[in-house]
Amino acid sequence: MSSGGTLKIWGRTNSSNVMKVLWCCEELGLQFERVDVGGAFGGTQEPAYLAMNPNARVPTIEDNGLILWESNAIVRYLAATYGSPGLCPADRRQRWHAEQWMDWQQSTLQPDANTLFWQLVRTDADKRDAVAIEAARQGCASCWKIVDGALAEKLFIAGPEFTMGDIPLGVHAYRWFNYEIERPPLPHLEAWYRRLCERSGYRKYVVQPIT
Ligand SMILES: N[C@@H](CCC(=O)N[C@@H](CS)C(=O)NCC(=O)O)C(=O)O
Repeated sequence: MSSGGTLKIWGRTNSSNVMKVLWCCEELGLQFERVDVGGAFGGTQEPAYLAMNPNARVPTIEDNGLILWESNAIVRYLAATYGSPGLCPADRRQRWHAEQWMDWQQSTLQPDANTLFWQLVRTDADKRDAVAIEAARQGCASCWKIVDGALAEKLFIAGPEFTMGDIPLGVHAYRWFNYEIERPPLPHLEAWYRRLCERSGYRKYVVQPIT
């Protein structure tokens, strides 16, 4: 599917927040042009980039004159604009449960997930803070237990179908299941993660070495 103009995405592919957007585009069959920005690529402090995104963060998109940042807002925008009633469900319960889990990912899961990522991936082994890692591991385990409970009687986070609500959680689930850490058995979460692994967009953009 084409967005009408050319959808442009600024962001490096190893960023969890950029992954959400790329995976969403694949789910929608949306074509886009992507520019490597952020991390080792730099570019986020350039005046032209800051004029679009004063946070100096990735991702940022431009679509038909609309400039947008915040990964979950971008996923919501793409799903509502190009995916309705699929990724952005028409059903009231599914729609708002999808929204709820997207907010929850940013507000509740993200802080501990961020600590785990920075400690386990971006910090040399001899400089890691074992206490911070254990606290964040326990915090994430408690969060994933909540998701496991929510998935006990449904295939996806907002209901029987895959929706935009699965995208932010799914990106972080990949990391959770691929760090070398102790994880409590959470069978519904594991079954959902295996279902995500069957999706081409997940395999293409999320399943990759964590860097
Ligand atoms: N809340 C923002 C966070 C964006 C963010 O922190 N992005 C990180 C990458 S995951 C970033 O830009 N890091 C600096 C960089 O890549 O230069 C979102 O969800 O889009």
